[in-house]
Amino acid sequence: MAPRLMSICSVARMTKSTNSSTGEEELDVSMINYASREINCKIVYYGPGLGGKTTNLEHVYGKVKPETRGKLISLATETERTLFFDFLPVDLGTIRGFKTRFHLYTVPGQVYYNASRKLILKNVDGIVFVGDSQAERMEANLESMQNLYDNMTEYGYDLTQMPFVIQYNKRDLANASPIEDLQAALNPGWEVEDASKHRVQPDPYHAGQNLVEQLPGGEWVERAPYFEAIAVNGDGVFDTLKAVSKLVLKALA
Ligand SMILES: Nc1nc2c(ncn2[C@@H]2O[C@H](COP(=O)(O)OP(=O)(O)OP(=O)(O)O)[C@@H](O)[C@H]2O)c(=O)[nH]1
Ligand SMILES: [Mg+2]
Repeated sequence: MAPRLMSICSVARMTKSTNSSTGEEELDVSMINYASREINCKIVYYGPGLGGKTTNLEHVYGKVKPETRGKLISLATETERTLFFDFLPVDLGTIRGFKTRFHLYTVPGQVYYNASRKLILKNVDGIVFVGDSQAERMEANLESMQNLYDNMTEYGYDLTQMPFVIQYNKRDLANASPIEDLQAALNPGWEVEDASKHRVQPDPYHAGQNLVEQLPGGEWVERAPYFEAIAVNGDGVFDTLKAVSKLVLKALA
């Protein structure tokens, strides 16, 4: 199957909100394919080089039933670094009779491949940021998160309005930073401007923590859901994927 950089969900959303008399945005790509009863969505795994993005996809590929996935396409260097992207289509169940097919992409984390990273983000429906927990990779994590914001902004996308989850990978390593430090650096929260949304929202994945909360200073913030992972063993890989795919389907509804 040829890799596609088009997002099916986003055009579905566009089509829904478009005046059908113009038909302009409907394109010839059927994002919700009524004939085959499929919804297709694009999820991009972003993050610093060697953080474990490709490993996430390899684990998904290895675990899902062969009939529910396509080929894992990897364009890599001889040393297994992602050169352009990895691509894996997987079916993650059915909603209202429609098969939900997720097109998983990774970007190349190495700093100098920004043109590829940006291209791969086009028409994204959901993002997983794979951070490297190792203390010495904190700077690389921050740089990659900033680069994600910058590239999104160039497309006019707003990360705070997008299905977005963070994965702290390599939790098995002795030099892994505490989660609180990673959260403070990479997921400090963004301001909740809409007063009607100033309500505490418990984090369903971490008892006692909140996704939306009021800080001691009075400001309301929302954080992205986060997951700890050891992608080489598969720990946390499906929790992350399930969370982002749920958010994507919610955004479609
Ligand atoms: N110890 C440990 N190693 C990991 C983990 N996840 C991935 N790795 C290793 O880290 C290295 C890099 O993993 P990749 O998945 O290739 O990283 P990437 O984010 O795709 O890197 P780029 O393609 O360069 O952006 C590989 O040797 C993996 O086996 C983990 O949870 N723990
Ligand atoms: Mg890679």
